[in-house]
Amino acid sequence: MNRLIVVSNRLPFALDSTGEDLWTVTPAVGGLVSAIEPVLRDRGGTWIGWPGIAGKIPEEPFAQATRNAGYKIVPVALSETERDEFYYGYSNEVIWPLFHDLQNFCNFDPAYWQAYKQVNVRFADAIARSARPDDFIWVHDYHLMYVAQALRERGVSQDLSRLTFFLHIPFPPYDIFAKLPQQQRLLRALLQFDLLGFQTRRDVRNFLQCVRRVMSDAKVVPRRELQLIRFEKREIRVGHFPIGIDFNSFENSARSDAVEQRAQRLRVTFPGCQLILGSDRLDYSKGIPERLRAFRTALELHSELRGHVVLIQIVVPSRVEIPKYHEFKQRIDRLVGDINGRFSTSTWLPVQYHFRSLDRDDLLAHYRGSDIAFVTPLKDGMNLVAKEYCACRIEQDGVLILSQFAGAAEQLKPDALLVNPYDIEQMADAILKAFQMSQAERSARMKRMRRVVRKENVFLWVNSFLKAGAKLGARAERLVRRRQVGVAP
Ligand code: GDG
Repeated sequence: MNRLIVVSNRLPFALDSTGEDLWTVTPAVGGLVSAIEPVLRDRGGTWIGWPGIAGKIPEEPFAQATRNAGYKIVPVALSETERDEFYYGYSNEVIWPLFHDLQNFCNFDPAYWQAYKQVNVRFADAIARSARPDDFIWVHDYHLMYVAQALRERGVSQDLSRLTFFLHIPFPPYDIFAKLPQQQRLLRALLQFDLLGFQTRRDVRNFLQCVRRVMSDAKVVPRRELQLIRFEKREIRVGHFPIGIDFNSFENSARSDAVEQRAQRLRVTFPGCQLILGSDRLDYSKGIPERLRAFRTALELHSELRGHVVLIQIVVPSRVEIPKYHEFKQRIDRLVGDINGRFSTSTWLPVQYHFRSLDRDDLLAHYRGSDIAFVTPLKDGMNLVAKEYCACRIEQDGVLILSQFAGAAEQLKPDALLVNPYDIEQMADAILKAFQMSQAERSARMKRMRRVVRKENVFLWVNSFLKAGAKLGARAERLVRRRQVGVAP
């Protein structure tokens, strides 16, 4: 088995300074880390990424944080300017909004692209120093789309085709992508990978459409499973690999006494009410204001809901350094104030709003204790909240209202109530429909969704991606061997 080199913008933990020479280490939680770490320990390998602090990386705290990982961890340092222009700038003020179809949120500052390339070259240097020719290199996400190009420019990995990439966010359709000043340079850079993985069929379709329209010298050859692109005498494979969650871990934790008690406490706090849950990072792509407006419309139009539903909206602080995010929070605050001001009574507050991150047990208690999950991103690569909600519904009930533009809709569409997050009235109707849905229907739908989420879990995701990459590697090895003995490929 080939060693695995995982490359992502963030390492699986964050270092933070709490004062002079005082450091905290916060491990990243989530399925991705728990699915990848065992593979790294088993095959041997390295995780390359940024530890989350600008400037010099403190040696001793870093050594301490990585000592017992069971695999090698290589940090990439970013200066403050690089963090601002590469991370906050190109990644989060250009690619993130554009790829979520929100072009009006983009700031196409030309300096950002230079910083993006420069930092991607730094990541490529770290890979070149760590990797051997037969390693499997797996680069993650939109911050690092230029890494393969930078590696090829250094002459690395020319022979063996295991330079792979997975995009966690959506890939936009051509009409949106065409707005990007660097459209051609970015596609050329992506085509330097050997395997490109996307979340959904929709993203693969959009990507191939962009390649066809922008890269006249690339040839797209449709295939049944992995699509094929021929470009500059190379073959690139493209496929969809919907990310999943660690289903058993969510289900088991949801069964625990601690979670059960907290869920119970949550329910008795709101007697006679169905609880509707929204939980998202503070991000304009998650559709939080639209959701609040839909809830307000539902209360206006359907008086039977008043006093009988509560919307619990958790907003996890994120990227607050970017001005747009700050303004966005104020918009949410105002909407919550408006709804509560208009509809609350002496015994009922319609929106319970938390601007903080809940701890894991508390989050799971909210999943367990809520009758309806209201997951309405304007666009989302996948959306794990929808899947986590299903995994925690151990009594096999609960209704999922889900945006048709979340990647998860491709897998859950027959049984979730699908909505267009821009259609406020349709979402308001979906709230009423969920509220009135019979127990039998809730249970039938939830059972089927749980089956999908259980089966298509994060371990299957890692395995299918690695398997697809390994096939390319095996083929490339055969080609190299044939070339060495002078047989025509
Ligand atoms: C990107 C893509 C894709 C939520 N509230 C709390 C909390 N959460 C956790 C959830 C979930 C995670 O945050 C959010 O994951 P999402 O998938 O919904 O969204 P992104 O962060 O935008 O992730 C996305 C994903 O990558 C994976 O490929 O699905 O489309 O945008 O895991 O559990 N966690 C804690 N407290 C909370 O209150 N601790």
